[in-house]
Amino acid sequence: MVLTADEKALVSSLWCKMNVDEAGAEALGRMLVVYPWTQRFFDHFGDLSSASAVMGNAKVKAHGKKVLNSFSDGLKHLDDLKGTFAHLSELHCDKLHVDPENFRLLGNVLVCVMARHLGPEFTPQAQAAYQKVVAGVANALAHKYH
Ligand code: HEG
Repeated sequence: MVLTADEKALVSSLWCKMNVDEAGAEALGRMLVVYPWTQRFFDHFGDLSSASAVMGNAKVKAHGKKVLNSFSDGLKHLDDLKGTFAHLSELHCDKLHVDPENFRLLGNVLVCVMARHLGPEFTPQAQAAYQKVVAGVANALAHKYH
């Protein structure tokens, strides 16, 4: 994944305006609602029976926070996403058995969540930069799959 210097600046300046814990909860919750088949990985999370149950589920919120904080750490290493996420890629493949297509779904939902929070500040240029980032993270997380 190659970002220009301008895109990198845009990515970090907008990320500062996000509440990572809240956006993580919202992104994971919305993924589970919009793409309900992704719920199969979270059958131990309790009640996911409706959109409001998912969005109010404390385990979903806590896990979304964990996932997006990990994503946030990755933003500090945009030139080495594969190295940064190598261990998590192995974990998702070998232990969690998460189909890597799901990383792309979550990335796209995250972009929607950002648009909702940032409003007009999330310009088409900013969105394009973030689409590269979420694709880069998804590729890095899929890299160790075999
Ligand atoms: Mg994953 C655990 C990061 C997407 C399913 N995920 C984790 C953990 C991290 C993480 C840091 C904790 C690992 C540990 O316990 O050591 N996940 C992470 C990132 C992204 C991602 C950075 C994408 C940006 N995860 C993701 C997606 C799914 C998924 C899309 C499924 C649709 N993750 C998953 C599951 C667990 C983790 C089932 C274990 C949850 C648990 O039982 O606690």
